[in-house]
Amino acid sequence: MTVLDDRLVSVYDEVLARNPGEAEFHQAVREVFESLTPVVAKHPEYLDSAVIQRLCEPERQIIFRVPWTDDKGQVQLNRGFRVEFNSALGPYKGGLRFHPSVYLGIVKFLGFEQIFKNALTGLPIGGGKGGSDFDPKGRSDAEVMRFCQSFMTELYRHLGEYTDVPAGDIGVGGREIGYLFGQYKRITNRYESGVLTGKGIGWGGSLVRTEATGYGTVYFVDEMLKATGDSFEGKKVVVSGSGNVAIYAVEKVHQLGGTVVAMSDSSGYVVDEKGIDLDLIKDIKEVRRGRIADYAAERGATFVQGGSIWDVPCDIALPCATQNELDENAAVTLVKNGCIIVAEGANMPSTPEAIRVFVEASTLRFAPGKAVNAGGVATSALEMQQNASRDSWSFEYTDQRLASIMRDIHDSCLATADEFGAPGSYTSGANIAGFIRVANAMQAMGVI
Ligand code: NDP
Ligand code: 2IT
Repeated sequence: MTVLDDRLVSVYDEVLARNPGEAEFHQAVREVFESLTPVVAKHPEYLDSAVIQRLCEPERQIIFRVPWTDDKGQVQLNRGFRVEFNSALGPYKGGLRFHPSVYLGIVKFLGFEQIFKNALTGLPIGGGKGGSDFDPKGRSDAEVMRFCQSFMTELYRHLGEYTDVPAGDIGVGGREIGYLFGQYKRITNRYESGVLTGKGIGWGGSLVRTEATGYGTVYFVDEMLKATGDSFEGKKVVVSGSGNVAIYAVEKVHQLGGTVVAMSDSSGYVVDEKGIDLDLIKDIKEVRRGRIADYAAERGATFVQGGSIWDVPCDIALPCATQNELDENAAVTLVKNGCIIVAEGANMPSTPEAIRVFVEASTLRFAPGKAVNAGGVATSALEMQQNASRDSWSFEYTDQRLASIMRDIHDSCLATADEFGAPGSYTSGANIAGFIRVANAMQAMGVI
């Protein structure tokens, strides 16, 4: 592990002691702290005023019971979470995740990352995250609706367009946001469009929000390529996952002249050297809610059950599924196979050991999720702007805004990395630039 400044070590130890059993949260904090040594050397006041310690403590954490009735009439029970982490820059903003693995440590890691990601966008949004251990797989629309209604029946009292604005994440897409918004509207008797983002286009949603995380990821990589006079033209790309982020990353790679040769879900991966047929993937995943194995069967492509998608040779790797999906062995394989860029579409998909392999490899550049996938939440903030002005923008205009935000994030990562003695490190640049914006706002507001 990278050596931390002594005072940061004691703050980190305090975080471990105050938050036992939350491995993913510890990992996310450690990753940020590893970038902060040159910052506290220049600005010890961030430690003296305990702004770093305060940043690691959520402003508010809500945990609640979510009872609902399944199609057989049986009562089911889940746990709901919302961690309102930091509101120095704006209302809490961040997605909701519905997945059986969700517990407080996952929600806190995501909420913590969200603070810095949202700061990097330059838009007025604080950081938060929520979700439930509810598993939508195999559930009917009616069951998902009843679950969402019960979830919102508690959560609504904590939300508001100036307070806390959730959106989607794993297991939460347009269908769920619709049910959640409907219940919020019923309970509050307010048509408060800006309380959720990722809404449908006909009722307050923004064009480009569906595509934004995947497109933004690829815009970011395009900037990385341009920085060395390169482009996507002719590049072989592997994208893990086959959900919202993965699908629209593939779409943009293909538009820019690259070829995606493999995608995955939690059961395995497909390899299609001709290039992934995105219409078929969209039909299987967005319409039929099927499995990636169906793609292989219908297209005559190869399906590998289990296994590691990172064994597939590529020039560019985009992990777009989930946390810790890319480990040290996978990283070594990617480097050995000549991969030149790894950019995280998902949140914290690379393990710390994998990141060390990337940092040590002179032939590969690595960029972290909080910079690369910030296009999703940035476009959510654009949806909030449209809602606030009761306006809606064209696809082209919104897409241009997204592309220019991603360019700014890319450039500010590199400029900040230079300034703090870590030239070329997108990780240091992203962590430091995000941290400084939030920390300065907190300092200005007194002991909050
Ligand atoms: P989706 O639910 O649409 O898709 C998730 C994909 O990842 C599915 O293919 C799923 O496979 C796979 N996956 C999920 N969990 C696991 C697991 N434990 N092991 C293997 N595969 C898994 O989610 P999104 O595309 O929205 O999110 C993907 C990632 O991007 C997450 O890390 C999320 O936090 C991050 N992100 C999302 C944003 C957004 O706007 N949606 C914005 C920024 C980041 P299966 O169906 O088999 O579970
Ligand atoms: O991780 C993320 O940035 C998201 N899931 C999107 C959050 C948002 O509020 O759009």
